[in-house]
Amino acid sequence: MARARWSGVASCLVTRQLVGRVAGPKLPAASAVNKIETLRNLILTMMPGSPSIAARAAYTLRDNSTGLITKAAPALYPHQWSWDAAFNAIGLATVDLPRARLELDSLFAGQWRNGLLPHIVFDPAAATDGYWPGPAQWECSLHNEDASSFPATSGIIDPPVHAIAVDRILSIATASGGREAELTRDWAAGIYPKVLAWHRFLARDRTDKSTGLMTVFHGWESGTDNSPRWDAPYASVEVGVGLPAYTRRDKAHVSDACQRPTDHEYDRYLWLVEEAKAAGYDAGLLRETGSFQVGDVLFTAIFATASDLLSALALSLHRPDEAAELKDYAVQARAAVFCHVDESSGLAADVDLRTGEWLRTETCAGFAPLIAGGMPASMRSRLVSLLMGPRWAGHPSLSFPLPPSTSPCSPAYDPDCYWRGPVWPVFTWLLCWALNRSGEGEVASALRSSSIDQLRDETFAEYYQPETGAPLGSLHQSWTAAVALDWLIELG
Ligand code: 2M8
Repeated sequence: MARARWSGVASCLVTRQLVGRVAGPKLPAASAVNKIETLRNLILTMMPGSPSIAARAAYTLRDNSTGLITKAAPALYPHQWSWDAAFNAIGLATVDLPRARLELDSLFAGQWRNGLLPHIVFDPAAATDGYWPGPAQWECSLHNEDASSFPATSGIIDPPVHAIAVDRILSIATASGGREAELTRDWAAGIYPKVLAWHRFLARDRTDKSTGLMTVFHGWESGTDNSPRWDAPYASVEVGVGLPAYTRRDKAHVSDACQRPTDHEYDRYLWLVEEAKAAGYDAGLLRETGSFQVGDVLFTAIFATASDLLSALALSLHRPDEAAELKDYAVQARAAVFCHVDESSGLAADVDLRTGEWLRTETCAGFAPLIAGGMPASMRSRLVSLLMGPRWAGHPSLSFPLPPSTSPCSPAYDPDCYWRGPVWPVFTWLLCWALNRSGEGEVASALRSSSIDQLRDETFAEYYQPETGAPLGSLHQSWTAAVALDWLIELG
């Protein structure tokens, strides 16, 4: 059914867009052609060198689409995740601008009245037993009057990369010109107030007063769920007696359960959902009751750079007061990230807000200052050298010179397990994007080309084993396909 919907609408849009972008013969009627071959040929014209990867990436996004949303992954994540949707929209924009705009519109349909953009917008058509915890466990509209009741959503958040997506979609549309550029400008003006409400929510409800960092109340909110950056704060989360019995579904979708978080970790994840629910998903209450409260440097850095971009959009829409407000968010957030750089490692450190302790494990989140942008050149070059050096992308055991999620030199490094060691192409994309913006184009190109080399297996895995290059986690993960597409179209 879902496939049929895409075939009827979005697939045609993809092929139409591609046809629109290349000179040459018109595409024959869809029914009369082998569509994969046609796409491959079109992409070959656009991108000599890597046509097959790009075609497969486009088809992965198409296959994961319900017509309205892109599932984060075909089986493991059958709904729309917030930061995934932003990356997916960036990939989609390279082949299908209307579908890219729709992706963000569908996501923001789940935004709460107080501006909160939930980390999952559930697909009402998906099987109810497909993902745990589902809408029946979150019960958001029962516990918070601002929550969206339709579509149903989760009650926590994801890193705020959305303004980056809006900016990127606008640039792609402007470069392609014509009617689509005009439509995209109108669309950006329409979505801007929603993104502004999201940033205002974060500034109001999530800024920690003592550190200036953005507070997360659940490891899921960081997007780096079981990263060892959270080991210390999770160690003091005590699971209460009210934790409902549950069966994990996620482990069935990976080739080895060791690639996923442990049951011990899952108990804590689900307990924090119970805590959030009991607090009515209210940040004020969670500051009093939450047993996991962390100042997240990566989240804060993303908020800083996204607020800069949104400020520029506000100016272009002739809203100078809002532009100044957003600029102020960016300046404050960036300063908070820079104030949390650990002198000895050179990496930024998260803070356990319940104890005040700095969390110094060497994870990829430590490169947050590069993502925040605006670093003084000498500080930036030190961090870039660290990134490309032997503790990170230059470590001798790696199959591709790409930064793993945890340094291979850290005792916490586990090359097979999720955010504890594997390489995440989507994170590499974010780093490359930020490096390009701060004048580090050569380093960005090197990382991009190594990542494309890694993606030549065309599995678009969620993450990769850093030493063997083996695909891990979910295969055909949407955001991996999306960033591949963005890189390849940029190269073409
Ligand atoms: C992973 O997180 C979800 C929970 O949100 C899960 O493991 O069930 C993370 O990698 C997260 O960053 C990502 O957004 C999500 C969907 O790809 O999967």
